[in-house]
Amino acid sequence: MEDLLWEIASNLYNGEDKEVAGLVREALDNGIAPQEILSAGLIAGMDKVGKDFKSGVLFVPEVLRTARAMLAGMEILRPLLAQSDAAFSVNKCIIGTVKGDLHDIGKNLVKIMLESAGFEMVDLGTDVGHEAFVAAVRQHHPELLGMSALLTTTMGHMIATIEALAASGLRDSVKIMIGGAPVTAAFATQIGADAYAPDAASAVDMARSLVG
Ligand code: B1M
Repeated sequence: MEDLLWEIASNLYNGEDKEVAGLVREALDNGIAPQEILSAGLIAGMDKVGKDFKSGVLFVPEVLRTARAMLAGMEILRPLLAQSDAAFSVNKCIIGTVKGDLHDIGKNLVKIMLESAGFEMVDLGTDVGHEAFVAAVRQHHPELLGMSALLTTTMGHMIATIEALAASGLRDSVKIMIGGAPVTAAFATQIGADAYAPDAASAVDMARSLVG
């Protein structure tokens, strides 16, 4: 049983989506609980991906392949996890690139890594104005709101969003994490965000600590 879970983690790390899907089915056939497959197989593999991405062992293309493998496994597990009493708790996260900004490669990577870590993601896409962020928070009641900006000229829209949330009485209902190449921890503090993450792997660590 442990061998099978180790094989899932290892194939996920290598980005082998078909193998991961096959091994997840095999593990289920062998009576291993979906929650166990998720935590000791898929998430264990993804944790290693996160660490190796952070330390420069893996790069964006490899991480995208591992994310595809993770999603292949999750597609099989998700309905079973949702049915079971022990379904992994789902924290919801809204994410988007701020108004005026069309860069989405980093945002998508953060989204995929958070999804892989068990977050339910609502992706608002790019060029998202503060009104759309506020409307999405009102509609989805997420635990976490993530904003990405790649241009120094668009970072200001993060401030506008936080101010609009405060004006709508929603600011305290959600944790806010920001990131993107020109964004810094000092900027996050300055504008009243709850956290800054420099990369997708750190975003997962930060998100987990923010939502407990
Ligand atoms: Co643009 N671009 N671009 N661009 N582009 C940059 C950002 C730039 C630094 C290039 C340069 O001049 N050296 C520069 C910005 C300068 C500045 O403001 N400081 C720039 C510019 C000027 C522009 C245009 C204005 C160019 C023009 O038209 N004159 C224009 C703007 C368009 C617009 O947005 N309105 C533009 C357009 C584009 C393309 C469309 C061609 C394309 C984007 C395609 C796409 O995203 N679909 C593009 C690209 C690809 C880049 C570069 C080359 C690469 C960005 C990228 O994807 N990096 C970039 C130069 C560079 O960074 N080397 C550049 C890879 C990605 C994985 O990293 O996005 O940093 P990154 O995400 C990381 C972290 O930042 C973090 O985690 C991610 C993964 O580890 N992170 C978060 C990101 N979001 C996070 C959110 C979080 C937490 C962490 O919490 C929610």
